[in-house]
Amino acid sequence: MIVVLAGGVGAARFLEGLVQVVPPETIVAIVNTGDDMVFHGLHVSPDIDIVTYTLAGIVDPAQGWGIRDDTTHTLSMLATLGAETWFKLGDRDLATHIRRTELLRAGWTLSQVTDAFRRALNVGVRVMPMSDDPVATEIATPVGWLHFQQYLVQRRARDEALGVRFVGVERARAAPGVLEALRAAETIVIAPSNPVVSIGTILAVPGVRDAIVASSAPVVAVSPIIAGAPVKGPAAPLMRAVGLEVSVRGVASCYRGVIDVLVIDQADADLANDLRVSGVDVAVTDTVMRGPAEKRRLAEATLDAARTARRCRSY
Ligand code: FO1
Repeated sequence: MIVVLAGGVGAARFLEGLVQVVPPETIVAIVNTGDDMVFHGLHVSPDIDIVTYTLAGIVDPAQGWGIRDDTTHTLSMLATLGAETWFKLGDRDLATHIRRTELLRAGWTLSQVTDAFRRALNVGVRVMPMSDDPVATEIATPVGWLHFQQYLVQRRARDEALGVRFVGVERARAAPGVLEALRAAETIVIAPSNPVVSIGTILAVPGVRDAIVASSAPVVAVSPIIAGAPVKGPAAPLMRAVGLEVSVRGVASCYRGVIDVLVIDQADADLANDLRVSGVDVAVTDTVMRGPAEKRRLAEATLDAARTARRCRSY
């Protein structure tokens, strides 16, 4: 079994490659829920939906989130009625949030809802929220603490990011199956997601980091940073906010003690030796995922790196 720690778009694209290489049923994706937020009274789980829609083949390919060819009639009417509509929820996407909220109110857990939805959409990969308990990623800015979606989407990351916190994480329990999957994993992969607000959140759930460190499986991370910049999203200001350099060095230091090997892009090949000296094994390959063939190649290279990795993490 391969366990993948996943954020949103980067992780979803990586998983699209992985399902070309190993049977989907042998993959467990543990997904960040710190980005979850209530909009119009509905529970929205962006990263879970991004992963599920992508693997179901219905994601909007240009945005990487939402559903392809979706319409926004509901949002227009909500705006007419005076609602805040800065978070763009399409009509079909809203069905997911309506049904999720209905089931949560009926007593289902987020794990149960997530599993039911991925089955309904014929996704073979087991998709698990990191926790069924609420965790909210917040960014410290000069205007105060902002929920991650307010920081990123409502205010378009225009505020200086000064710090990051995961509200509720100390009390959050790993969702059922999460620690068990990590213990049983043959390979653990950290997807090319934001190391601070996607993977950092998952690692902060009590028990998760320890389960990874204690696992006998190789742990491999794919850098979301190429040549000093993220492929997508606000990783740069958020890495700086927690004192990390925006480079593969910053990614390696964020994951030090947790991973054995870091997969970096050819563009960063000159830093490979530096990283090895600092105590992490390195595999260099082309990590930009444009089409299906490149996604597949990255998945293969990542599994190869895991197979040949020396154990570098600490107990
Ligand atoms: N990202 C945006 O930049 N603007 C949006 O309006 C937006 C809406 C949205 C709706 C559903 C969903 O599942 C994701 C959505 N995202 C949107 C993406 C999301 O904010 C982030 O990319 C993730 O939370 C980070 O992985």
